[in-house]
Amino acid sequence: MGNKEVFNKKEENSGQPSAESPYKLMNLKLKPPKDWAAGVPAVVHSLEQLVLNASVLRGGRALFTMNQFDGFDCPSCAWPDPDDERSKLGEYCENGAKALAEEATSKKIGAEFFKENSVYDLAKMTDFEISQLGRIAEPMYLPEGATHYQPISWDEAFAKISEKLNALDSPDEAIFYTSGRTSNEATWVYQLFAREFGTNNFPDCSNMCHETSGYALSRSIGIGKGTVKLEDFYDTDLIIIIGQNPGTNSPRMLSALTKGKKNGAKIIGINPLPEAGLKGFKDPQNVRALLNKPFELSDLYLPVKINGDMALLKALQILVLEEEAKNPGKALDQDFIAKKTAGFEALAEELKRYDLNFLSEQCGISVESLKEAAKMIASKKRMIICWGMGITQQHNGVEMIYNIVNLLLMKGSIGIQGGGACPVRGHSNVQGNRTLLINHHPTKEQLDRLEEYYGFKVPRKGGYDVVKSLKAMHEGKVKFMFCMGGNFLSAAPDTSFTAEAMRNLEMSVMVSVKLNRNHLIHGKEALILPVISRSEKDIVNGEIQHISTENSMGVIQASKGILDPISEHLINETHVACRMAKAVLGERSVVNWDKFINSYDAIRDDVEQCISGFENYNERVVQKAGFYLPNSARDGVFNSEFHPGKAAFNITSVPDNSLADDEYLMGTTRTHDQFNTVVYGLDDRYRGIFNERRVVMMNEKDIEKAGLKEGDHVDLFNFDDGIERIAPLFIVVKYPIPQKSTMTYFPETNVLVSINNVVNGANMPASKYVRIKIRKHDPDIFKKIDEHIIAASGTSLE
Ligand SMILES: Nc1nc2c(c(=O)[nH]1)N[C@H]1C(S)=C(S)[C@@H](COP(=O)(O)OP(=O)(O)OC[C@H]3O[C@@H](n4cnc5c(=O)[nH]c(N)nc54)[C@H](O)[C@@H]3O)O[C@H]1N2
Ligand SMILES: Nc1nc2c(c(=O)[nH]1)N[C@H]1C(S)=C(S)[C@@H](COP(=O)(O)OP(=O)(O)OC[C@H]3O[C@@H](n4cnc5c(=O)[nH]c(N)nc54)[C@H](O)[C@@H]3O)O[C@H]1N2
Ligand code: SF4
Ligand SMILES: [Mo]
Repeated sequence: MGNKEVFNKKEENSGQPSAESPYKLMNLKLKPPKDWAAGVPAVVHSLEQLVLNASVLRGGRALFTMNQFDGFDCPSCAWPDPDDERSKLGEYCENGAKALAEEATSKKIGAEFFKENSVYDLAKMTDFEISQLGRIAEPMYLPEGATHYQPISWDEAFAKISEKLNALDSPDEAIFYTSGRTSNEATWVYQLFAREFGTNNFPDCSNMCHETSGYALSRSIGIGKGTVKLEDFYDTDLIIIIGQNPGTNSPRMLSALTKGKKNGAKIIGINPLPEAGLKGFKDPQNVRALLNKPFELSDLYLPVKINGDMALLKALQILVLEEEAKNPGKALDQDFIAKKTAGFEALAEELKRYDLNFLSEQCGISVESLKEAAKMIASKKRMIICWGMGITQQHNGVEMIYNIVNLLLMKGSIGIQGGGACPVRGHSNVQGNRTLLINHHPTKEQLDRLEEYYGFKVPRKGGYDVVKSLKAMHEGKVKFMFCMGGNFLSAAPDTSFTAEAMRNLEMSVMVSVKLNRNHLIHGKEALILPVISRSEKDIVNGEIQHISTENSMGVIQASKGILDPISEHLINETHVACRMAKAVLGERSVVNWDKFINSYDAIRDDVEQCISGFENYNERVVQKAGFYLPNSARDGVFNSEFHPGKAAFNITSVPDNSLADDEYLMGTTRTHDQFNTVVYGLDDRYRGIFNERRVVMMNEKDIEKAGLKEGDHVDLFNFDDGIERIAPLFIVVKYPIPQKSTMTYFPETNVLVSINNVVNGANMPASKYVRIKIRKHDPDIFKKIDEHIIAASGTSLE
């Protein structure tokens, strides 16, 4: 495949830094996809990462306290830790170790580095290269029109923020983004400040992640969260994993699956890709298991077409109803349906409209396999259904989750031990952020409580989510953006549109630990505010503080860093929010910010007063394994939108997924070597794709039909809303994926996701439902991209 390097010239022509990782091909190597995950290579890789990235002492010492009772919470995913025992060998996985290595690195960049490297030059680096630079060591400021970031003191930085915010015509011209790593304590003061300032503009990473789940679950069962506990996996009859890749994205889930399976559970995997983590597992914490054959996980794997899940879920419901007709009282929980639900008869009637063969064709799964799955469901009582981005990032994701809930309700599987709904959350504290009011549409009761407790007038108007923020930024309605973590530019869809939106801002402020592309695509003025990370000591008045987070199953746990901060200039996120509040609101504020600066206990006391479920927060958070938040559905109490006191069955329709001959559906997924937009490495080991990210996975027959062959260079296009979007220079990889379905990696293909391609109801980008065309690579394509960019930015070629 050669070592071809193609840099686009658009920066030189338009004078703007590149909003995308440069179009540079590496040296692709392919191996057959793996059929098991997390064995010896996993352990070797975690150690390799720590040695390469951090001094062994700094990272290695930390690794052993990660996820321990007295240690810090893994900064990577939101999978829960066991309640009872924690292994002294370490309670982490390969990807947890990589996440730690990423933030515990001993490399750092500061004033000197930014003096030597202009923003424009930094943007010529790939996302992978940017990730390797190390931690940001001091606050940096980019004045309007400047080419280089320069150091700034914290006080001056807050003064600049204050000047901009106080000059806005309305508080709603500012937005406050959150990525899901921020602690509960920092979250509370952050949202409190923005609300006292006067806005509910809280776009956050859940608007690209599990908003769909929250939306669908709150309307169908009355709580926008999952209903299972970790122990439920250990003693259940059936686990269905749909649109989620546990081997890479929540690796310790494999231990829970293994334990469940050893206790008799069956597993069904539903995914266009035969993910290694759905098939087999070798426990990296168990030396004997490592040497043995992998433990087989899935009893049945259904290679669904992209977005075929709706047809598949409907077919399963029909077949379960048929089983019930054959053996009354065996497949359904009639008692539960009668007492706890509404809408069952209407659903059963509606399902009669569908022909099984039609559904089978729509989802790409044979009637025989559908029957096999339905038999497993019909004969089991306790069922857990897990899902991830393969479902939530579909235009009809809300409706798909309604169908997941339909299945669970038919079986009476919610609110019982060993059964329930399990949206597997992403960022380590994204769920905590939402619980503590990072929410653009809080309820009236939540706002009333804030107002009553603090005594300032809270804004009542609903705020912007991610997609609405982008549109408002584009239209000039938003002038100031503050990001508590994350990489909004690269995480958001429609990269060119998003970049234009960013550039429209008067000021962008990024609270970060490492450099990312969003620091390079910025508002007229920009600030980078570097903070201490989860694994570092958060010292207030000479004492190391603990913070707290909420995991995917609603457990609130304390977390205490153990490493020395990488630089003396760093402060913590809680102080960033409080000091910003003091600078911006000054005498206007009725909140005692100094009290919060001096005591996290004081913050937790306030949370306890304002949010239910946090009674005795300070005492309970330091208990071994923390405490569970109440969960009505888990307790069998339901409250759906239109049927108070009941859970609701919902009726939905099967979408028309017909495609032209040269059209395909594309999903955008993660490799094994990245955390969202942070690229740790260039391999996707389990899928057998090495040293390259610009690949498009295609079915062998599609490759042939399109007159292509494996290894060909192609360009990818999307034409939604009559706009030509181009992702140039990808390599065709033959992959076991259903025909007409294709898969690429995010964020490289975010440029193809139209800002208008959203999940109905939840308004999230539908990043796993993108209509694309694939054409042989045209070397002149870069000229065309330049023209698009120049037209959009209004810069001339001269
Ligand atoms: N190491 C690591 N861990 C992470 C992250 C990371 O980037 N790296 N990110 C974190 C975050 S924020 C999140 S939200 C989670 C994300 O974790 P996941 O939800 O697992 O996210 P993805 O990898 O985007 O995609 C999940 C799966 O959806 C499948 N899929 C695509 N289209 C369809 C479809 O139409 N139907 C079905 N049934 N499946 C489909 C893909 O093949 C893939 O296996 O992971 C978290 N954990
Ligand atoms: N096409 C496509 N797009 C997607 C997705 C997809 O599957 N496909 N997935 C979506 C999903 S699920 C999500 S959650 C979003 C992710 O969106 P984001 O949360 O915005 O992105 P991340 O890449 O997780 O953010 C990485 C940055 O966070 C900063 N950071 C890391 N740790 C800390 C910390 O402790 N404090 C602070 N202040 N900063 C820190 C670092 O500077 C790092 O560069 O992307 C979404 N975008
Ligand atoms: S499963 Fe998730 S939270 Fe647990 S160690 Fe691995 S990456 Fe960290
Ligand atoms: Mo996410």
